[in-house]
Amino acid sequence: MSLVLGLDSSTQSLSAVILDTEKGIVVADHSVNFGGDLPHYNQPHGYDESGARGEVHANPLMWLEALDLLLVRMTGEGVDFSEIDAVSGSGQQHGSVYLKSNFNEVLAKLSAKSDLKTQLSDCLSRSSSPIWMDSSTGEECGEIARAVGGNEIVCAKSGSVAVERFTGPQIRKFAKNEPNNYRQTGVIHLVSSFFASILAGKTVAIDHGDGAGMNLMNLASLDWDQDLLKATADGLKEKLPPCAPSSSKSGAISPYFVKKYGFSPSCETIIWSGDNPCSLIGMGAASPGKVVISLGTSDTLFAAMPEPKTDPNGFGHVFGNPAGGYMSLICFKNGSLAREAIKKQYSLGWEAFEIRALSETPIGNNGAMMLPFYEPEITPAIDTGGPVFSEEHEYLSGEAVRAVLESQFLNMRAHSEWLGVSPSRIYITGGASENDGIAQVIANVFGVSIDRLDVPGSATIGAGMRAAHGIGEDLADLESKFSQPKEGRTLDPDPAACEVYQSALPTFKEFLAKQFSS
Ligand code: XUL
Repeated sequence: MSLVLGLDSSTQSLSAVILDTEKGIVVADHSVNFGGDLPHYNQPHGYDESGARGEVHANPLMWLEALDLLLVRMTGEGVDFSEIDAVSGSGQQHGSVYLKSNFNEVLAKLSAKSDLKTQLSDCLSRSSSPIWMDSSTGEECGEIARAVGGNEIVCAKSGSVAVERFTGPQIRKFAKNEPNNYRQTGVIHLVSSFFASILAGKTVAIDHGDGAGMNLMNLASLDWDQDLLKATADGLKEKLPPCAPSSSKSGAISPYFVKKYGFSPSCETIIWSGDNPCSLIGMGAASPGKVVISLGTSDTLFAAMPEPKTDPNGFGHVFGNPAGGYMSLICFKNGSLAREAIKKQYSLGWEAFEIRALSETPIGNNGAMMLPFYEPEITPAIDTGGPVFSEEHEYLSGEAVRAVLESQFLNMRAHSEWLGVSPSRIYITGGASENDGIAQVIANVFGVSIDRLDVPGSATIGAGMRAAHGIGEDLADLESKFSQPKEGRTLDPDPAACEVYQSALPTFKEFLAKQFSS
């Protein structure tokens, strides 16, 4: 039994939890917000979207500064890192970091007298990192698909059709547009493997969970796919770390962290995974049977899968399950982006947004719906931003709140039917999941009971559980301690409301199809 550190580098923040796996408790919970704590990067939400044609990038130096700041803060609040037995982490998926071939050498010599950002800034061969919100690689997706014989083949090999935010198309765009910088690149990391390498003091592997979000890994062999590599960019194989199972150890923590923050020289590092695969672990959903909805900057729906099954419409994905096997993942980009847009437009507080507005309006909203895609959407793939309302009159605030929530979850239900699973309950996580109004809409739209877990941030907890699993602890035991539903917080569906949504579903699909085809 041990003390483990779980980190999560998400879109907007870097968070940490320390788990005491013997007592089954979270003993520390800290966070650095990129926009609020590091305003000098001028990326208030953790990214810069001023780029052309859907480019969304973040500054990797901001992530490094956040790591030092988080550890300084935790030390200041009395955390004793010498007791930590193992560390692992979770990263926003698909984002990539481009490093020169001196990266390993610099990592091996990091001085505790300076900081990460200062010492590693010269290693970047690209000053910014495209992240998952980037939708600028439509052309490259087409080129990759054509080169391997069509999107059906890309999907059969990698678990997803060629997707704009995925790392392969992003790498292709970089290699085409900045050939000199691409040539200078010695290694390309995901956000997850970049942080894992910093902690280990050397380049470490990309895990099967996050690696599957690149359009480069072959799901059957769990290794880089020769055809996809070739279709993506010249000499790519040499620039990628190896693929490895998510529970792989990557050696003792780098001396930088021992000297600077007092970690034990025997603290083990375990390779990182993506935030959704880590959340699967944190929610106790590593074995098939549980369906999870995570309400964050993006909303996601995911579940462990016994066998890989791909989405015939091309929107959903198959990733590696960090516990072995596979998981499905469907990402809805306009999650809190859309909820926040309505909240801002009608100047509502969260309470008014979530509870009052719902109690003021009838279930089904008298048929008033919306396509709540403020930014280009991922599921379904719509490349222009801007909401569309089904009714011509201007929506009052309550009507708009109900329209955004009901439409988001009808859209989620419509686009998860291909999974062919009928769960008896759905587990929800993420900031908005705490709200009973929103949770009740989900219960009614899906017609199943909703549970919430008794843990903060399922990706961060999942990262901590993966650290413990990596040093030999039993996953089922960890789940029984950290992934239990919060008592008294189950919400059951209301049969009358379920009927309303059952008949609203085809109407929503028609509304969407009409907009889509016009
Ligand atoms: C998943 C995806 C997002 C990011 C957000 O495919 O793009 O959920 O992982 O962190």
